[in-house]
Amino acid sequence: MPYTKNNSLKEWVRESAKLTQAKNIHWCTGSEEEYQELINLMLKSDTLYKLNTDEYRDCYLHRSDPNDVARTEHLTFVCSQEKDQAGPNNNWMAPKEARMLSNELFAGSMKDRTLYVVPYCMGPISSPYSQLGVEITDSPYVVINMKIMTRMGTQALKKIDEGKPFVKGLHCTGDLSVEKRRILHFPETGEIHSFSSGYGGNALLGKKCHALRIASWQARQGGWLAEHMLIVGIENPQGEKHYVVAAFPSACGKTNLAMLIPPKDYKGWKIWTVGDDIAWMHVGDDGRLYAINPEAGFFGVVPGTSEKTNPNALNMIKQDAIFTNVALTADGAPWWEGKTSGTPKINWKGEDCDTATGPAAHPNSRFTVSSKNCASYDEAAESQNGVPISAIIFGGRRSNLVPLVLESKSWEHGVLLGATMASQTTAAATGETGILRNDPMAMNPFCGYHFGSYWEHWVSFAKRATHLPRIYNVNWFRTDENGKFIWPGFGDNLRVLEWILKRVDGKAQAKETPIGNLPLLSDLNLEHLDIDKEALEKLCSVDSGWIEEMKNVDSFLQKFEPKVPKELWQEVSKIKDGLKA
Ligand code: GTP
Ligand code: SPV
Ligand code: MN
Repeated sequence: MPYTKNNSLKEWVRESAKLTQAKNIHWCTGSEEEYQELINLMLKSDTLYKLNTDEYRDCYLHRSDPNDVARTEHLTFVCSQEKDQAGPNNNWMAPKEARMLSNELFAGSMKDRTLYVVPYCMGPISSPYSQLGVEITDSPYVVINMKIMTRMGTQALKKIDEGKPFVKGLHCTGDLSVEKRRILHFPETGEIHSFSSGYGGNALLGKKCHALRIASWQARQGGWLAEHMLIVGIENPQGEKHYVVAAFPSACGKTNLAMLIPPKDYKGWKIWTVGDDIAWMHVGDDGRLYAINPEAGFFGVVPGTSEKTNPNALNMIKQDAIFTNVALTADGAPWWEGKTSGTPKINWKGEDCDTATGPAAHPNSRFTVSSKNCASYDEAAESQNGVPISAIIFGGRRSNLVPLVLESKSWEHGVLLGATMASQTTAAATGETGILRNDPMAMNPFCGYHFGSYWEHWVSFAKRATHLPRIYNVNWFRTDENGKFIWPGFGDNLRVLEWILKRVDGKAQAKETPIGNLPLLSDLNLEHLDIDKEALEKLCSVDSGWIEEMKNVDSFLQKFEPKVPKELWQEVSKIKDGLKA
């Protein structure tokens, strides 16, 4: 046992080692040598493969168990004292029952295995908004991913030694069976127990478990926000820079928007990446919202990444990246659907592509890479206080109805836009894809408490902050009668961001409609864009389906009564009245 002054940590590691009967204990330092040792260990045990070194420097492939490739929401629980606090949006288990179950699952689970103690910091190490955690795990894959995704090791342990509070996450890969898989959260005590999965969102406990489920609970008590949002800076040719945050559900475009490359005709525009998945926001002394990215890396969707869609991402994953569940070409380069070069030879399961069925790369195959690898990474991401936010954007995958961009009329209306967003399901979670489901603020799988109270908390910012950002809703995913995306998306999304920022600066008009403010086509820069004018007009107008949609909104909000803030119902009434007229 190395020297740690924190008795709570010492005691918990001792107890966990005893429960799991781990053979060894390894305290992670986060050093490069340690990373390399773990890589070598995994190469030896065939749990990691080195990729083609001509094209990919120090990059590796990990193949997970085929039953363990995405988050498993039905096996994820919030174990608050009161069931009502978890709300209808979470699976709930009584903490006592959860602890008993956990003890059974973890008992003897690390026999003959090494227990790694992984101290980490979510957020810049010296930021007052950052939080500490320690993950105990038996998975070297988890350790190397935590090294990339968080500020991991000695510097975090030093803070914990100083007596700072930390979240305790206990993780064991177990036998990876779905039957034994549980992801349990104890929000009151800041604990996470995760068993029988090695997949990112289930196993890298700093990410969704800590930085969203536990943190959202704490944020409500502390008067801040923990959100499933990217953070991006947009600099125009005059050198004016605005930061925006955007919440899109899993696999709906956050990574892509966070590092987009401006279209060719946008000379002099620059994009600055702060974060691609999680934002923690606080009200600053000046009454504005400021955001930090608690993460230090990207755990991004691989399929669809290409020179055309996301060249920044393509470049950053050519060195020091870990790929999970992609395919391989004959010469050992990674391959995925949407990649424009090479041919797959071995699929994500390790089978020959000539005889195997299904996609070559898993649709939820991922890369793990340090933020520092990203050419558009913004130094401001390391600043203690975070970046000031000029606009909040919500968006989902909606093949119809929802316009390209919609501006809220007030903070409360904006909160309603977020609360009632819906999106088609993706491969980021197990279950059928393409099914439309409500996903408030893209937090459906991640809010650690009752959505009614969560919306109340959002509404309360009208009183907490004097200079709140405007709220927008976007939709890149409307399709035509042939199922083709109408909007080109990716880099061209900057055209929509430009309109949003013009509105923020009071430099563009808008059409007022019952559902919100829409852009005038004349205010959108559509130069060099090959898109049907009629289709575009449709994208920027109020669809007749909104009357029906408001009925869905009604019945969805009803599920969270009696906790739905009255402000949201008032906004619903205004929209309905407007549509009737
Ligand atoms: P998580 O990491 O799961 O939270 O996802 P994310 O929101 O970061 O999603 P990401 O940016 O990785 O995008 C997921 C998929 O959507 C990829 O296959 C992208 O190619 C695709 N995508 C992203 N942006 C756009 C867009 O503007 N238009 C279209 N049509 N597809 C997009
Ligand atoms: C998501 O599913 O929203 C992700 C990937 O960002 S994971 O971290 O695995 O949840
Ligand atoms: Mn995510």
